Formats: sequence, C-alpha cells, structure tokens
Amino acid sequence: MNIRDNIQKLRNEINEHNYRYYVLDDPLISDVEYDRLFKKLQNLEKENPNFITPDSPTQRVGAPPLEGFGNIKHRIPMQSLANAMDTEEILAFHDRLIRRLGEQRIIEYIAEPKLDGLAVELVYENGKFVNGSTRGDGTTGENITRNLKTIRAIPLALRVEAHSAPALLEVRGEVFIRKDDFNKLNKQQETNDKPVFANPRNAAAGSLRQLDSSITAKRPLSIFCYQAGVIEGISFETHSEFLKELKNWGFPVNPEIKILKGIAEAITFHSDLESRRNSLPYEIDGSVIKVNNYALREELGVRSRSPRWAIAGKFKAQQETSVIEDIVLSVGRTGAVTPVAKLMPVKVGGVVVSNVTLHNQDEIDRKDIRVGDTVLVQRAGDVIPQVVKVILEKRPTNTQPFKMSNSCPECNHDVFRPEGEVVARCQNLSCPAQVKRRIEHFVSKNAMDIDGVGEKLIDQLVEKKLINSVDDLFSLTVHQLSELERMAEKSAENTINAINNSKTTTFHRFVHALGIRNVGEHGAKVLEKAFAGNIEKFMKTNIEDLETIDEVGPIVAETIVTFWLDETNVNIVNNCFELGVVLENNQKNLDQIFIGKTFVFTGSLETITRNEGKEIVEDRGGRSAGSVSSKTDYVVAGENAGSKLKKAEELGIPVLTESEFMDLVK
Ligand code: I6G
Repeated sequence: MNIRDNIQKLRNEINEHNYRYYVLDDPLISDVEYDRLFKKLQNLEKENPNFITPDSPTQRVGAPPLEGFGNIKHRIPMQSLANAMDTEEILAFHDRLIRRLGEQRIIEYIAEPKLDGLAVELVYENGKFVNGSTRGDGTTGENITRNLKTIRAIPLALRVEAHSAPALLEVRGEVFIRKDDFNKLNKQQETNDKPVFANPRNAAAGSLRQLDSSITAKRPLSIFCYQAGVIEGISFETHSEFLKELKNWGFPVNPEIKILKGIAEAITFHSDLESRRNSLPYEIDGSVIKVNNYALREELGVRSRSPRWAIAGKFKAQQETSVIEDIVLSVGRTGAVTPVAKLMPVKVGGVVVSNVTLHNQDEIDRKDIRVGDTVLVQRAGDVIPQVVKVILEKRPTNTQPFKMSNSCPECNHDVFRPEGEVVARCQNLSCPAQVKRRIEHFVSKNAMDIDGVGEKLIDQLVEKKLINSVDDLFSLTVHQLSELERMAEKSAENTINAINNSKTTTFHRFVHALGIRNVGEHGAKVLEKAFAGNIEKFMKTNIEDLETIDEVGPIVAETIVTFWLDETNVNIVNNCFELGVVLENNQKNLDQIFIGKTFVFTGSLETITRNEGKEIVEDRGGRSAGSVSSKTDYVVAGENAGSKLKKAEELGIPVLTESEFMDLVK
C-alpha cells in the first residue's frame, strides 16, 4: 500500500473510532490505543505534509489566533423556543395546537432534554464541513468554524460516499461541557492559577468564543445535534427519521430522545426527566417537546421568534439557603433605586450567588426580609437569583424591618415614589450614579459597542467631571484619558480610536443606546424600519404617528414623545451628530406597498426561496406568516402546494402564482 492510501486508511480508522465513541457511546479500543493510532497518523503526515487535508482528524488542534470573528448569516433564522413554566403550560401548548388544527387528535410528539449550553449551526457542502457559527441574534452569528473543528464529536465529513451526501446540509446543535469534564477543567484552572468557571455553560461559551482555537482545542467540549436548517437533496417526513439519519451521518444525537403518543406521554417524559435531572452527566434546564410530523409542523407554522410546534418545558428552579448580611441601595440609569441583598455566598444550581435584587420596598415588606435573616434562594429560570422566602424559625432576635431611605445613596437628593407605583426614583438627573449607568448602557455591546470603555473608566470620567452625558464621550482627548489612573498613553489612544470607530453606526443601535424607557433593542429595530432610518423624522414624531406602527402601543408612544420634548435629550443627540456620529442607512427604502398585508408562501417556488419571499414582503412593509388564517391577505403558491392552498381556497383568500407575486413587486 502506498503512503497516501496508508494515511487515508488510518484516518478512516480514527474517524470510525470517533463515531463509536461520540455517537454510539460504544468504543472498541482504549484511550491509549486511540492515542497511539493518532500519533501514528500525525507522524506520517509530518513526514508527508503534502498529503495533509483539512478534514484529517489531526487538523483539530487549532489554528493561529484571529483578530476577531467574522459573521455568518443563517439561511433560515435560528429561532428560540417558547417556554412552559409548568405542566399546565405544556397542556396549554397542546390545546393551542389542537385549536389551530381545528380538530381533536392525538399528536405524536418527540422530546429530549434541554441542554444548558450554546446553540451552534454546522454547514456541510457535499458532505464536507465548511463552516459553523453561533446563534448570535438569530439572523447572523459569529463564524467560529476554527473552534468547532477542534471538537472531536463534530464530523469533519459525513459518513457517506461523497456522491450520496446532500449538496447542502445545515445541522443545529448544542455545545456543552459534561459535569465531570467541568470539574476536571476547573481543577486544572486552579492548578495553573487561572480563574475558575462559574458553571459549565460559562465554560462552554468562553471556550467556544476563544480567538485562539488552540485554547478551544484543550477544552472538553461536547455536542448533541437536534435540528436541521436547510437540507438540499433529501427530505424527511418526520423528525425521528431525520434524527436517525443524523446519527448515521456521524452526528451525536441525545440518546434520551423519545417519541411520545399524545400530550400525556410528553408530560410524563418531562416529569420523569426532572426527577432524573441531577443524575444526568450534563446540566439541563428543561425538556424540549416537538411535533414529530413535518407536514403538521408546516401547517402550524412559526411566530416571529419561535416555532408554534415546539415548547421548552422548564424545570422548577433549584434552591439553596443563605444569610442576608446587608441590604444596600443601587441606582439605575433611570434613577430607579433598587434594594439589593448582600448574601453569604452560596452555590445555586452551579453558580455562586452573593447579590440578589429585592426589587422594591413592597416586595421586602411582603416577604418581611430583614438583615440577619436566613433565606431560601433560587435562580429563576435557572438564571436570575431571587429570594423565595425567609426561614422565620432561623430569625435571630433583635432584627428590624428594613425601610429604604428617602435620600439617594449616591447623591443624597430626594428619592420619590409616586403614588400607585412600586419604584422609587432619585429625582436628580445629574446624579452621578444615573449618569454612569446611562453611559454604561450607551457604550454596551448591543448599543454603540465601544470597546475599552468599562465601568472603572466611566467611574473616573464622571467623578472627574470629564463627562456628564453620553455626547461628552465624543469630545474626550487622548491627553485627558492618559492622565487617568491605570491609563497608559497607548490604551488612551486605543480607547479614543474605539470611540471614534463607534461613530459610524445604525439608527437602531443609536436609538437603543439612548436608553429611552420602554424602547429596547427590538423596539429600536421596529422604529428603524418604521422611520426608514430617518432620525430627524423620529425626533419630530407624534403620538398618532407612533401608534400606527405595529408593536408600538400607547405607553411606548408616550415615553418616546416625552423623551423628545425634553430639550436636554434633543441637545445631547444633536451634539452627537455635530461630533461626528453618522447613522448609516441600512434600510432599502423601497416603496412600502405591502403595509398592513399578510402573505403566506407555500409549495416550492422557482425563482426565489420562501425566505426570500418573506424578505421581499417585509422590506415593503408587509408581514409573512407560516400559516393561513382569516387574517391572511394573499397566499403565494408554488408547485405541490398542499394544505395551505386548500385552506386559502376554503377561506376565499386570493392565491397568487409566483410570477403574479413578482409582477406585484415590480
Ligand atoms: O434552543 C433550542 C434547544 C433545543 C431549540 C431546539 C432544541 O431542540 C432540542 N429546537 C428548536 C426547534 C429551536 N430551539 C428553535
């Protein structure tokens, strides 16, 4: 056998052992034997570097560090799942499906554990792994191909002959770290004087987002795959068939997955999983229950953020006890004064908790929370810690009810709580704490995304009165920064560069950054679309115009108008523009001919994909829905349109061919 064939034979052997180990969980050889084979391949490739190919198992060791990650747009958005907080809400999910389908029937579900990891998408062209990305904002994720390649459980090539592989295959899954791997990793970190990770999820996320993939290669990352994106060249009738093929192709699929007849079996699956939660080798925070049949999924359709045919059943949060050592007041960017309990640090569901918000005085009174109390703590949805209740039997003598002070802990100004409201607010708009929080929000990742301007720097800038409001950021100089503590000339220069680079931004980032109450990231995007990216028009808007926008209600409309009535806000924004902020128009400025119209695309289209159809409609002010109802204005039907076309005809909804639709657009 020649060297090239010998190398290929070794690769096949190693890939097959990977498959037995990661996918079948049934290894044939010991780790030592595996390492020996691997070393043999490495040596052969070293002696014959011209035979190295990117899909060789030796190419998983990482590559030179990157400056930053590029972006990858998902061909189909990576949605999230709606949550059911208890079994009643799982039943309600089923009832919604039955109502939508219009008849009582037993639905076949397929369920699995919901892993607490990071969702990724893997793309294969003609059977070869070509790229992989994070979920990101659902539309666009970060290109983490080099890091994903280091995960041995991810096949670099499908286990099929190249000619029978799908031309395009997108597979979605969750990258995670097993509990025992996590404990080993943290021990290693300790030994090497490196910071330990708070929980397996943080460790997995931190490892996947390394710019240096040789670090990722050393982290014990696992993956289970569970969903398809685009697949070309092969189709499936049910999710269980797809998962079976996924396993054959070489992807690890969770062995806990079960097909369930009817919602009662799904609920039993959920409850059983919850009782076994702590004995599973990885952390989970719930179960995922999905409709198994793809035609039925199609009929049910998707909402803007989540599919209608699936639900994440959440488990009850895990609880621990701790002692309240102090209650302090914290001031937010809108002046809200929030009491925060300082706890004796305690590990809840894998995360050390030492600060817990008590929300407001009413909440403290309702639960009668006092300094010195022993309390039950949980992480709500396993994320935000909260005090569930006081354990009164353990209350020491001489405790006093806690009363929030009437003056701001930061600036001593009056704190006022309007009648009927639960939130008390510091009345001083120049309160340094408010100013700091507003600036922290302005520079944050999803707002102006200014790297290098962190909490510590902002504290100094506000305390030294170098900035009072966000526009002042744009007139800072290298000289001013270099005079600050822990700020060398070079970092001062870098920070000013980062500030300058942030000036070219988009309408939605800038509007989100302003921190208008009730206008978050999504709201800013809605406004960007409604005002076609025109900020001057937005600054002069009125309640009536705002209320015509879908997703803008009377409260949001009023806060926006009130915001612009305040001259200080107008001046700050105008100053930003004078100091060089430019909002790039990423709107396509097309005639908004489809405002108020809802389209449904069905069947296979010839010149555009259904997603492109959706984009065409949305760019022109319309909506695209997944299912036909009385609210549908047009159905665009391609070849082999099925139940949706039938329903449109029953409801008397106009049906367009693809070319009629394209004529409308022209
Ligand atoms: O976020 C998710 C976790 C697990 C999912 C998901 C899942 O299935 C096991 N499935 C879908 C369809 C989506 N998100 C959108």
